Amino acid sequence: PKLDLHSRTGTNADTLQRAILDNLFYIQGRFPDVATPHDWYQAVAYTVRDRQLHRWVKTAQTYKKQKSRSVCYLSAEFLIGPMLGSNLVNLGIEDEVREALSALGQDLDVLLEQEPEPGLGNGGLGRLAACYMDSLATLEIPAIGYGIRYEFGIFHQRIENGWQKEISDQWLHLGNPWEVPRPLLTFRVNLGGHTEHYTDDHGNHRVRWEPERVVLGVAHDTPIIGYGVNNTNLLRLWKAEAEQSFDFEAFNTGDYYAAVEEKVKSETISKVLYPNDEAISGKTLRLEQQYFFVSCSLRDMIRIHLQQEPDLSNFHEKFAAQLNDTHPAIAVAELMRLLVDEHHMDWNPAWSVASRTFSYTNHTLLPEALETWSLPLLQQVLPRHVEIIYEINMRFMDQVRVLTHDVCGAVTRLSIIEEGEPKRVRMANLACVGSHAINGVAALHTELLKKTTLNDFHNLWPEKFLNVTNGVTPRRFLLLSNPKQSKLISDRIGEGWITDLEKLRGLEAHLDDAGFREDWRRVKRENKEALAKLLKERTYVDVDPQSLFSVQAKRIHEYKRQHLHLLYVVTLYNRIINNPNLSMAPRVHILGGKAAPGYAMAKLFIKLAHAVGEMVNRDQMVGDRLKLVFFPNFNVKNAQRIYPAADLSEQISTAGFEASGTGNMKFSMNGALTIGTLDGANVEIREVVGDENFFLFGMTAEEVVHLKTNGYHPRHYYDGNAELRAAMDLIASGYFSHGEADVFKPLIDNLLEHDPFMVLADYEAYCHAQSQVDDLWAQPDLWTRKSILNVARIGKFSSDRAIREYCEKIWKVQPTPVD
Ligand code: 26W
Repeated sequence: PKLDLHSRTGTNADTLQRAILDNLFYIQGRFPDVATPHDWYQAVAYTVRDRQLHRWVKTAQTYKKQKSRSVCYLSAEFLIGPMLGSNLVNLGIEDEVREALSALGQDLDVLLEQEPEPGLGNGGLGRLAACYMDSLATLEIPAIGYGIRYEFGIFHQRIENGWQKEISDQWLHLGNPWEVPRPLLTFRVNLGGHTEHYTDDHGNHRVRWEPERVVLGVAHDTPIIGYGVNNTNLLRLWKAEAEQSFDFEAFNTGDYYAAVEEKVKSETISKVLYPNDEAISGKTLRLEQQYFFVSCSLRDMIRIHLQQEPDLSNFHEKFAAQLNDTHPAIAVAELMRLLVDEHHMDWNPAWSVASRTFSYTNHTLLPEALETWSLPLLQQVLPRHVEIIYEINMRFMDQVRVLTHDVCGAVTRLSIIEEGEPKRVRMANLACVGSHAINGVAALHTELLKKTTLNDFHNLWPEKFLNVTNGVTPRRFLLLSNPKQSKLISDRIGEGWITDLEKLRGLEAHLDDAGFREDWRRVKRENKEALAKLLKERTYVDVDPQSLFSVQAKRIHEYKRQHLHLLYVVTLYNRIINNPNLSMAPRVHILGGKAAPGYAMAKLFIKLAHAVGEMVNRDQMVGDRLKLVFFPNFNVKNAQRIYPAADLSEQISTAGFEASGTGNMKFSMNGALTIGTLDGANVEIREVVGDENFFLFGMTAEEVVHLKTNGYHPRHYYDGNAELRAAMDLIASGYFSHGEADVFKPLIDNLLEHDPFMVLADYEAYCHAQSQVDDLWAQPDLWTRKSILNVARIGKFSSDRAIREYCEKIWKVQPTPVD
């Protein structure tokens, strides 16, 4: 093949082919005759990485030379998903690589399947961080994502006899070509012990922290390349290691086990992601994880800063640090410790720097998800931080007493310390006090934050509050995952939409073009065929791609109301049983999502979904009119194959409980219509796509509160609606559980007695909205128009728009393009 001069970095097909072969041989020690698909995948990954590194070095040089202000996104989770596909798309070399591979007898799609998923997050919050990294790079904003390099990410979900079984995730098992370990870039992190106060030679009061143990944080860098630009940012994840991997003293005295014990203990800190997306209380390890990555990250920022500047007085001018929920909120105390104890700044200037550095994003109103740490636990792990938090709180309380005159006990509610036995530290309060900006993730969510959860803070500092509605990256969730729809769009309106999603509005001009609508339907149809094939492989269920595909895929949670969805499926089943000749819109209902391993109700729901599916899917009487499929192991990789095939997106959470939702945006972007409540970002999605293109149902957030305060009696709805009663009775009868009526009793009892998320109250309205869905489905051309309109008007929900808002309103940072 003909070679260009830059065979390490060139991007024509010939050069790529040569580079892939080189990497296969020199990195893997393999040759084509014996290489497995995974070997080929890695060879391609290294080939792509070479091309990224080139840009990465250039980016670092540019940022340094221009002394750019940087964003640091602090997050315990980055659910980045597989990297090969998105890197190819962002580098714009997918076609060339495909060509190079086919010359080598390899199929890129097969190799893409080889990549294990870096599942370093639970769900929405972690995926949002990953979308934001993509947009930051694409918008040429200098940024570092800081987090934890979990050895085991979110568990794999296996289904056994209908029950969820958690399998540990071994994503690093075969090596990770995307990361660059930096063994020399390490920080020693103190844990435990006590503090000593003393006076130094100049008469200054100083504090020394004598830790009980020390762990090393080792940087592992993953380059994040922007789309169509050279900017390549950094995702820097910390791995915990022992300071000394071997205790020679113990070894010499003959205790071999003790000699490696310290290593094992240190490494547990970055061993595993906590698979909960609600409260994690009382877990020392979780607190250690949070402090570990925050301390390494802040000290890394200080290191970078001091390469350029004489001191830390202007630190906040060089860095904007975003706290992704309260998980990194200990950063407020840690930065104070670093500035005051280690860099000998006075308290007041240090506080001014710290509070101008941080801003805080809240992702949840659920009271049980608001983190607090018991004071004794905090004292045990971070003795110095307890002192600092008390100092911060004392000064804050003095200020508060003057400002609020303690109206209605506001002072106790604002305090960072919660009274009680034991006392607890409220991380949201620490984050609010230490930040100059506080934001919610959708308009409704921010309003509710101001009115409820953070009301006292809003009264105190209204100017700190703002909304930034979430967004998702159209590169991964449209261009990469739905190539057919993307091509259809680009053929009509060009490729500008990829970086300026509002341009999708150009599609409205093609609405009356019957050929275009025909193509649109064909693409959706082909995507559904592909999903049907996958469903068959994974679940052995046959579905007809002509049916309406209605999908709910997200973590399993009572507030998300997957059980409302299921009650509707059982209702349809009852209708068919009662009327075997019923003519109805054939439907395939698809559910997917992981349940937290300790969340019994969520796990029981998964079992119920399988039980119902099993009966419905094999019932001859039902035929192709109704199917229920549970798609196992919902993750980023699977999500990318599900969104393009959905006709209907189920966004049915109880109003006031879903902070934003981001799946709702991804479905809509892929041409699904939404059936949903006025919750989270649904409100804004409906606003932009138009009321007539959205199936709305259910109580408003206000009505939910009103009903709750006036006494909610779920049984009243059960008694009042025959179809609801029939559906619940059928489940309670043991019909789906081989006659064992008890299995699903907790679920049904909970609904009848408590129903905390008002499933029964919204059931009737939901069924009614589903009938409207059926009516529209009977008019395929009208459905297609609405599908096109959803896509044409969804531009607002690009993460590029969200990141621009953060840059303008919170971070005050500008692009630094790289040549
Ligand atoms: C302490 C354990 C824990 C872990 C994760 C508590 C809470 C979380 C997250 C807040 C859960 C989460 O992912 N929240 C989701 O964040 C998305 C991004 O903003 C929103 O779109 C979702 O509505 C919100 O549920």
